[in-house]
Amino acid sequence: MFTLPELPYSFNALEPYIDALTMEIHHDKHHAAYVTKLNEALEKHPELGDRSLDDLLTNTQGLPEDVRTAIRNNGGGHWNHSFFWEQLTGERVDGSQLSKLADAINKYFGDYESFKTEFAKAGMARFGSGWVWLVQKEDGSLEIVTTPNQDNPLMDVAEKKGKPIFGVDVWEHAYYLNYQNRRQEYLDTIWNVVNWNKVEERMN
Ligand code: MN3
Repeated sequence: MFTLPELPYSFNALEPYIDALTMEIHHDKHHAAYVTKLNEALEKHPELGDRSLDDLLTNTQGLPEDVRTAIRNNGGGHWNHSFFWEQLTGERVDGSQLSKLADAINKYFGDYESFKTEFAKAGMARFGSGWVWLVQKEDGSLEIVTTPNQDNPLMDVAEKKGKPIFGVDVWEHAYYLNYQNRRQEYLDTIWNVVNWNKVEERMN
């Protein structure tokens, strides 16, 4: 059985950039529903019970057909949201002070501003619901990729694979109360609440 992780901060910790009500609904309703539905899907398949979420998501093609989509959507939803909460913070973190991360960002994107611009551009180009990710590839290089729905770059079905080190939810439920249709504004403001320490920690 999978369980909903606690948010590592209070609902209002990311204000004014991400409002408390959005955080509460996003965590307590949306994320909780992914966990409930993932558990429901797995209940019918006790033989999958001892497999980790990472194992299930990297082998979706090998899953029984009747639960494959449920695990991809809800298992992906659970993984992605757990990952999302962890890398945000109400305390300002200056990413440029982190040498390992800053060196990599500068190497692959020029500088932080160029990286942010490119990241937001990718998020804007993702049609409908999905995620935009910063991934580290096997050769150590960094790349920005996007996925539809609740897919992520770890999944065997992902078009572009890599180890996610940062990811932003661009489903409307992540920003609609505060930003309505203004996804660009949400993507421009999220940098105020990024825990770059966490992003760096995720790098190999
Ligand atoms: Mn979401």
